[in-house]
Amino acid sequence: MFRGRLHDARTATAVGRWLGAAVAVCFVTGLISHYLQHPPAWSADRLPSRPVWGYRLTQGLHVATGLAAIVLLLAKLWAVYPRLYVRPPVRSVRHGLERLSVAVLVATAVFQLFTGLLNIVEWYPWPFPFVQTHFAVAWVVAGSLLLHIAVKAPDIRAHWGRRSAGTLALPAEDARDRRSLMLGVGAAVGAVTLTTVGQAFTPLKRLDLLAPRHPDHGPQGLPVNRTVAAAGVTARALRDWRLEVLGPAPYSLTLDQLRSLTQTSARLPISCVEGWSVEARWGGVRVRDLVERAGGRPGADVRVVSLEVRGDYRVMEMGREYAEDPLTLLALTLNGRVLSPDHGYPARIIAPNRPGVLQTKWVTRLEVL
Ligand SMILES: Nc1nc2c(c(=O)[nH]1)N[C@H]1C(S)=C(S)[C@@H](COP(=O)(O)O)O[C@H]1N2
Ligand SMILES: [Mo]
Repeated sequence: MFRGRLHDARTATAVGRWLGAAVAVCFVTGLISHYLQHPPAWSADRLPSRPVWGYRLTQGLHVATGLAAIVLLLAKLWAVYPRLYVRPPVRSVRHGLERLSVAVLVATAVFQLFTGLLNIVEWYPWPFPFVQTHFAVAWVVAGSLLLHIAVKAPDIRAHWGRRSAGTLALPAEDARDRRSLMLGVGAAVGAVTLTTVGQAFTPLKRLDLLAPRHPDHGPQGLPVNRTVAAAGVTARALRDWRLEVLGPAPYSLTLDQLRSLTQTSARLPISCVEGWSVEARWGGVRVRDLVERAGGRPGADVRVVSLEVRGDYRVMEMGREYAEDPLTLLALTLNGRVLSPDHGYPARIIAPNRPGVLQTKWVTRLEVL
């Protein structure tokens, strides 16, 4: 009985291939992000610290393709929703299984994009842990999407090209409307991308109207995720601050002593997993110099402990590629000025090609492992 137009396999294919491309990029960049953040033990010492902008690029793409996929998924669901009303709902075992797999695909894809969207605004209105859940469900999306593509391969093939077999069976006058629909969807994706991508791709920062973060907004011209107040780092704790370095030859340093060591400067981005990213000039002491001074062997891993009282990012470990990298700093300055409290005063980690969550602030102890 359904008479709406463009709800056909041709439209589903036209939107679906863009959606598939967005999901593929989003999935791969998501895996990269996950494994950089939670490397399995065997790989922790082999993660590349170059290119320095690598994580900035992959995480920028992850969030941008995720946002684009929201638009594309809505268009795709619009194209196919009449199938919800197919009667009888199940014609055969095969048909039933196919519908079940589509139900899994739709449910997990909606879940994944929804939780990702709320994550970039740092809102977690659910009882489960975001990172583990988002990671696990990604595999279900990927698996059910591959299954869906396999099941629909004949339809996809028939409708892929401009003059493919399947299009001949469709009303010719729909072609123009379908082009308009695709232009509309493309314009919506373009608008969403242009008004958000500036949070990571700073040449477009003036267009960044809809992203949760603006790359310039924050103390010292840099966003802050967790403030010194939220981290529970008190003025008193900062007054008594000392850097402790544990290792074969442990030592501790006051801030003045730390400032009197060889200072290095590096231009490196902070790239938050939530998608914003900014490059800045950092100054401080090389982590590898501090490790060497503690008698650490070359290639030792380092555990970094923050003054922060509680929080998932109070303790961080870095593998050898980062610990040895001459650009990995215990930073004391940001763009030539002393770190502000919200950026981790008196000392924070900055390392190349690493997720922002591992750029630990208010560092008080390094443990050479
Ligand atoms: N101790 C500690 N360090 C931390 C965090 C934290 O919660 N606690 N947040 C991290 C996150 S998620 C990011 S993106 C960066 C942001 O650094 P910024 O606030 O200086 O921009 O700090 C990281 N360092
Ligand atoms: Mo972050």
